Amino acid sequence: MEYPKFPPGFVFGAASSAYQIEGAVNVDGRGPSVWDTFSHTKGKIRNSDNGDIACDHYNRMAEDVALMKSLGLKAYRFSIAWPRIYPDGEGQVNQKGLDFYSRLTDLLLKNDITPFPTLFHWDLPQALQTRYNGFENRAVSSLFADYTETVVRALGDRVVNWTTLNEPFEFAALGHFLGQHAPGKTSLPAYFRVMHHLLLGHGMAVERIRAVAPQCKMGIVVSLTPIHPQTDTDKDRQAAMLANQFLNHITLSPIYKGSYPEPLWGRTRLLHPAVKEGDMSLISQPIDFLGINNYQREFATFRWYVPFLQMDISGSDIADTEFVRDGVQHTSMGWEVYPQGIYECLRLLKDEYNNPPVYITENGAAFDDRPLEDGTVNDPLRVQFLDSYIRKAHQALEEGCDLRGYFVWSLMDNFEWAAGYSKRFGIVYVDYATQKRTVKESGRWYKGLIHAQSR
Ligand code: GCO
Repeated sequence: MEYPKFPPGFVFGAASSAYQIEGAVNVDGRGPSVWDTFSHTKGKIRNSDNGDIACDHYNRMAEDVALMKSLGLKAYRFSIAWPRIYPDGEGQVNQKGLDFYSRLTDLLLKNDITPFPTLFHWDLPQALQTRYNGFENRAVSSLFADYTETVVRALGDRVVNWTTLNEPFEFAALGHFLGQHAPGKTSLPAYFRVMHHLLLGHGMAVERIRAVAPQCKMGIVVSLTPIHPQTDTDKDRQAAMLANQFLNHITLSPIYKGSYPEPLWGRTRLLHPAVKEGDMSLISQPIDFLGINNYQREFATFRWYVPFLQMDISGSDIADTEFVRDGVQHTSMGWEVYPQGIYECLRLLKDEYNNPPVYITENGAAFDDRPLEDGTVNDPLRVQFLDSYIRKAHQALEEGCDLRGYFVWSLMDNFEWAAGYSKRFGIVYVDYATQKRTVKESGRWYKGLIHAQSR
């Protein structure tokens, strides 16, 4: 089939994050992050994997930029590791850490690839977790702004587009309520404290950058997962409304409306941190664009016994491998392939949030890719996934959604958090024993899509 044609200037890129690909955790002054601690804690990560080596990107950066160039990428979304810049989280700056990202920036620009850095992709310096209890403490919000200012002063002459946080909801919920991610806490009040202080840190960082680097464009990356009622009953519809507030509007509403979503916020007020005078106006100051990460949809069911929320969310129980259920393809994460979901996310922003400029900063799928005898890696399920989601995004764009670009998750197979290296999301296969990169069929397909835009 013909590739869909996007408007001139639409950006196609690929995404990654520091802890998931860099390795070199004890090199050039980098300090430990909460993910170093968590991944070295017995029983937390599948197969006892950790990010010590990962894709060895820190040492192979030039090779990987050449790979991006060969794929025809127009932009590259990566994250900057706070513990490389401030090994102790604050105080003394590590110049070698800044130098790495400066070299990466120069190499990307030399290859006509626009850098799209995220400042926080979950690898909080362990020292801040130990000293302040991490983002449960408002003090870390302003330390995040200090770190942001240091990095933007160093790179802001060459990097225009910045995102402050990656998925504040996931870091807060998976790391502080469900205990599945670093730092591994299981406290609902801790979740609400971290949620608010992350958004506060975002606001403080944006305000700082507006002052020191007015030429820079600022955004934030949030996950958006449409939640549908499990059954078409009033109770499940009510559960879905609350679940959408809990997962999606908990970030969108403060950022764009300056208030947390009701009735969710009112129902949980006993669990909240102090929301001080000025916090919400800081969080909701104007940004230049929004990044959204969408993979699947989930389902909500009424559960009378769930405190405060009376609902349960299902749909993303991790699987051993991909499968088809009721005729619907699921990925090896157990996630339903639901292209309509990315359309629903984009329409939600247009219809309920005044159509802000948006990048799809993550979309992709994990399938159990295996090289053939001749070393090639065919991944038709991922090609189908990308084609179907990108066509749905194109439909939303044609209906007036202000979609500016698309970043596939991920450039290469990498450390998939609690699933370790057992899940492969890359359009490039990584043989972790040899660190050999092999472009998959989906990588060749994606290169064709990008090339078709210039025809
Ligand atoms: C996220 C993170 C990525 C994940 C990807 C697949 O969205 O959870 O940004 O780091 O690896 O989404 O789960």
